[in-house]
Amino acid sequence: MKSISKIMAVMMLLVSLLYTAQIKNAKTETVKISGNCDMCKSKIEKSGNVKNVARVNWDEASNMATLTYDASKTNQQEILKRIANAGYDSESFYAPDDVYAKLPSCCQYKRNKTTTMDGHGHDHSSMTQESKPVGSLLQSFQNSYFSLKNALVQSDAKTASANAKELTDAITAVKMNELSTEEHNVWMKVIKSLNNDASAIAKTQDIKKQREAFKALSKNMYDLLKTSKLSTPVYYQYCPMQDANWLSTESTIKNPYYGSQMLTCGSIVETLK
Ligand SMILES: [Cu+2]
Repeated sequence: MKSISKIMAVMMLLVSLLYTAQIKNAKTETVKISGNCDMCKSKIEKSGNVKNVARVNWDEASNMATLTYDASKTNQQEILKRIANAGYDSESFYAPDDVYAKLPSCCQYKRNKTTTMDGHGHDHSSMTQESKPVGSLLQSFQNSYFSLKNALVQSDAKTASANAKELTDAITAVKMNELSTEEHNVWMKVIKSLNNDASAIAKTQDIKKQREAFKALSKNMYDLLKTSKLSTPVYYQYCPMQDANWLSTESTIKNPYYGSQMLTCGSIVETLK
């Protein structure tokens, strides 16, 4: 076993040597490129890389990129220009506004550039960004969850489906760059399954299926709200019969897993504030 891992290590070394060996007259520089996540990383690197000529390695935590390129064939400016055209600002080039606007919401990093918002859509983020209290970004997202929970308490599958649809819309509307680092980390972890569960609830009018999907959804919602500063307390409640939790803005137990049959079954396990 030991020799195998040695061979592996040697092979890895060879591969990495080959990689840099392919770039002749190699020059290495470090530059700052704005971005948020894994998706950003792959787009930054893909747009910057040119086989045997330029290689980009971007670090998510520091936003620093290592550029290795053949100085006889290209330069830093050319690489950064390609990256800007893919939507990512650097100190030398700003991404075109329309390209930036088309990035997925999770990739819309906070720009240093002062953007001119001349559209008159529903985007008032540029006006309120600074004054908004922490936590309110997720407000409509939270509200959709609580509406959904209330619909399940009422055993109203039709409303639950509509509310779950609102929740998926609210997920899309959340601007990742306005979340705190901690919120963003949890968000990236839970958002895919949270979105899947919400979509599943939206798609069906079968209350049993809706309640089943609501279990995991509530757990993810809890993970998310735990990291947020909340304007009003949120109660994390538990149903022993279903071994499942849910969140509520009221301390009174109204069980979403049974509706009227076992409405008051359950207890508060944690109060988030
Ligand atoms: Cu992203």
